[in-house]
Amino acid sequence: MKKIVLITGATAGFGEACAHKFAANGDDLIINGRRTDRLEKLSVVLKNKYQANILLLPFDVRDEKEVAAAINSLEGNWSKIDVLVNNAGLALGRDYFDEANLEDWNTMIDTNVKGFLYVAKAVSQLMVNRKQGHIINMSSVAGKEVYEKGNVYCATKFAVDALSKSMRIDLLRHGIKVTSINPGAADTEFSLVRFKGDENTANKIYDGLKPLSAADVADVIYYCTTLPAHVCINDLTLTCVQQANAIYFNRQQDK
Ligand code: NDP
Ligand code: 8X3
Repeated sequence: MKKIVLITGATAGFGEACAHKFAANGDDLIINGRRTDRLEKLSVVLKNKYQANILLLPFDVRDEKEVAAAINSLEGNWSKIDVLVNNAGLALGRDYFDEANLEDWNTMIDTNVKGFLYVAKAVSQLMVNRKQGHIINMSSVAGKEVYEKGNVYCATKFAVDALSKSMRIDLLRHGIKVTSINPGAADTEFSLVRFKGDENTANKIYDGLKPLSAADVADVIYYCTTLPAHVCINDLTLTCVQQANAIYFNRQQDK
């Protein structure tokens, strides 16, 4: 059956790939990100390619009031969100703890933890009213193990991991599913953002690897939403075959 799916961070990477996946399967989408030009372009593509119904909902997840106003402005069927892909997030910098930049730390905490919470809180309220819904939280292998110079980024994803567990317990009485998705290295704009536009450093992250693609991750997320009403994947880690966890890789020069 057709679902209403709200995707945060749909202007790139996993969010954009999820938008394609859900739209291709006939769902109606509410797409979010800060770059409205990208949302508009994506909306045109999704409408032309899949005849999808698309609502643009641009906001900055860090702005508590903007998030609440945007979610509370949803009317009619658009307010009946079946699936939230709580995906917007970023890493900034990869530095030793003693050398890292406080501004980077603040932005990661404000986006990945506080923004994540603002969206989850506002949408879960709509789901509680209907006694149904599925929240997919974007964590990471970095939310399972810390790695050198990962400090605050890892901590934000550990927070997402803990909050997914808490939400699953607290929303249990309302029948709301909560799934934590924990991908390993994936080829999106993530590293370019992390290294502030330094393409050489960003590309080195994938040296000798065939990493996950955004579409790989979107396929897995979509699958989690196709299970029977009484079944929930609570916690799912996926990596490329050359990655064991946040730390161990099997890099090959011909990849
Ligand atoms: P991308 O950089 O490709 O996409 C990030 C998305 O997040 C963009 O759409 C961006 O939109 C949005 N975003 C960032 N900040 C905000 C904000 N303040 N308000 C609203 N939207 C925002 O990265 P990925 O797709 O790779 O990352 C998506 C999620 O997956 C993140 O949470 C990341 O931590 C996680 N992740 C990534 C992995 C990887 O290797 N790629 C692995 C594991 C987890 P805009 O700039 O337009 O606002
Ligand atoms: C993104 C994956 O390993 O770069 O969360 O932290 S990693």
